Amino acid sequence: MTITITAFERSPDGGKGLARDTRVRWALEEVGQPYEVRLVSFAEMKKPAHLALHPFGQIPTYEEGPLSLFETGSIILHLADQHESLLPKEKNARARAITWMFAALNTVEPPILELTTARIFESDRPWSAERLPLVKDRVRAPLHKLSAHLGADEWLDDRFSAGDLLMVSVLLRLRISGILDEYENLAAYVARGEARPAYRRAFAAQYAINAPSA
Ligand code: GTB
Repeated sequence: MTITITAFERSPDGGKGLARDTRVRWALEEVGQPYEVRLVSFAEMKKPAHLALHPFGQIPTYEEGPLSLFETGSIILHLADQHESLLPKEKNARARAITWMFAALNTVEPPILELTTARIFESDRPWSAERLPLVKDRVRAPLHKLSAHLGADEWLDDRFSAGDLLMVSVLLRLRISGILDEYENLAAYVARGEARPAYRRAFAAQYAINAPSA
């Protein structure tokens, strides 16, 4: 069955792969599933045809025959559920990998989103410079613990899983702030994720659409 996802007609990041369709593309590449992409403009995302797929008027969405999904975490869980390469079959290892998916999206990513908001949308406010260090420390708090947990290991559990896919995707958003490089093992972990052939294919596919010269 054909799988179709949606992505920005042109991502504001100019091809850095930070929009969430890259996470879905990466998962599809990891499991070797061909897919099609429907590009949508900001205006189209708020129109009824897209709202029928995504109640919040965002990307990415996922269509597979009669099934349509939104929320990146849910889309990746749906794919991983059918592919051992993203979720181990063994019950407890599977539950742990899913736990890391939630940890990436619910614990590590929220302060990173707050930092993005502070840097992009609040930089002109009189209190911005005073607040920014506090926001950065909130980003660091879970990273200290994550770094201690990972130690010198390659992945968060015994092998690469959808938990790593999401954790790497969340962490790489931090590169521009310099905070990722404060944690040598996390920076190396992100680099390992980005070196995977599936990630490289996903990145290249979105870059072809979003690169400044494209
Ligand atoms: N919880 C949802 C999920 O995980 O799928 C969040 C989806 C979401 O935030 N989608 C964003 C969107 O559609 C794109 S990914 N925004 C348009 C809108 O809300 O109107 C977030 C994003 C956007 C741009 C960059 N960037 O340019 O660097 C990075 C990340």
